Amino acid sequence: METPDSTSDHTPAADYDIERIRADFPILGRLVHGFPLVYLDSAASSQKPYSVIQAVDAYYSEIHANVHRGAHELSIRATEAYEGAREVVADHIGAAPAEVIFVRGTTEAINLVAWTWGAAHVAEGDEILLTKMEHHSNMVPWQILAGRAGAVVKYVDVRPDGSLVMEDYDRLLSDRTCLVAVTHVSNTLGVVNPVAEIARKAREAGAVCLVDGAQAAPHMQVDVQAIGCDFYAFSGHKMLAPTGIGALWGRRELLEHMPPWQGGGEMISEVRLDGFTAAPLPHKYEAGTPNIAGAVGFAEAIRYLQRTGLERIHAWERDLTAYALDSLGAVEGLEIYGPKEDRVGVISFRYADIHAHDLATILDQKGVAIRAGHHCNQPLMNHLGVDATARASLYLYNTRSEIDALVDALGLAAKLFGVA
Ligand code: C6P
Repeated sequence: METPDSTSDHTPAADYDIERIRADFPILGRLVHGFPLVYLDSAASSQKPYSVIQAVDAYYSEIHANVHRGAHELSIRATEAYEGAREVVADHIGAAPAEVIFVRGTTEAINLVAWTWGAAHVAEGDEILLTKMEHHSNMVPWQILAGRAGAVVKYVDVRPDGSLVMEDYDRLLSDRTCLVAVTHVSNTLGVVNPVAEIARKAREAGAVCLVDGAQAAPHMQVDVQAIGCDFYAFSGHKMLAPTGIGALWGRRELLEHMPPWQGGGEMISEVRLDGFTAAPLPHKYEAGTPNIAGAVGFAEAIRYLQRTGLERIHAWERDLTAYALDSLGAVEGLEIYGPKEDRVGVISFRYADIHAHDLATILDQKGVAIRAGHHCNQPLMNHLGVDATARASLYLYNTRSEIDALVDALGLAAKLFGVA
């Protein structure tokens, strides 16, 4: 990772117009407790640019109606907008639209796989292989499934630097493994996992591989074919889109043969008194009226990321992350979790004896928004020997001056808690 050599907002991504980008996000102009907002909680949920807000507004102002139902103009336009959004999402990750299921977010995507593919394929004695760094959303659905099916859940270990113990993966993967589910990027450690290697080895062992992309898709170009996994789950709200919309990508041959999940309207071709015939992909897995406006906003968010350029965003964030790691690393008594390399700007830390919740509350008084807690990573917290961490997470609109504001606010916490 390159190390920044100054405290200005100039970085190697010289053509990255940070002021213009910041001006696209109305919320970044507000004050919090009288201070300019320093939003360092994008891993929990990102802020939204005008173009996304306006796309949702225009959808409701001009074309809203229910989809796939009416023959009238608005319903046709709404259906075009919804299915057009699916094409944008699919194209963005190198997939076919029929393989992209709109869901509420990563959590729902993983539950869908657990309750459909899992219910049909996981049997007593089978093994489900996870890692100790999984978010609860990529752990609890598999624990529930294993409990119902009589399967066993095993966990790949995590090194002190936050990387996966790949030898452990090789050791635990066997012909009993039916599923490997792994996060692409850890929401606590920021580490980027070698998901293509993990997927390849899973395939060689005859196992299906699901990748939790919640923290990866916002920051990097995801190509599901290059990763070689079978399912990829991600949330719109962490990548500039509205809340309540996300996507599950699945390999067509798996999606075709899985049983439907929720029953209802939209997911059927025909219903008889003695049963039903499921709709073709992708509608088979989308029962009920979907989040049409959310899908429209999701597509606009992806267009915004594409216009800005994920490569350039990545370069900006890489530089900012290096700056943040250096700046926080220089604070005496502050311990950072996670690796120095192969990571994104999700930075967990503890500061002296100050509890993470106290730290977040004090920082908030200065307008600095960070997250504190277990981050839905309780087994990882236990593994690290802590109950909570403070977490600053960076995104395309953050600056070095905001990192400086974070460090300044830590100074206030130090004073209040008498940290020497
Ligand atoms: N993490 C955070 O870290 P949903 O809530 O369904 O959009 O995403 C769930 C989820 C799944 N996997 C990973 C790796 C995640 O980071 C998250 C969400 C948030 O602050 C909320 S706990």
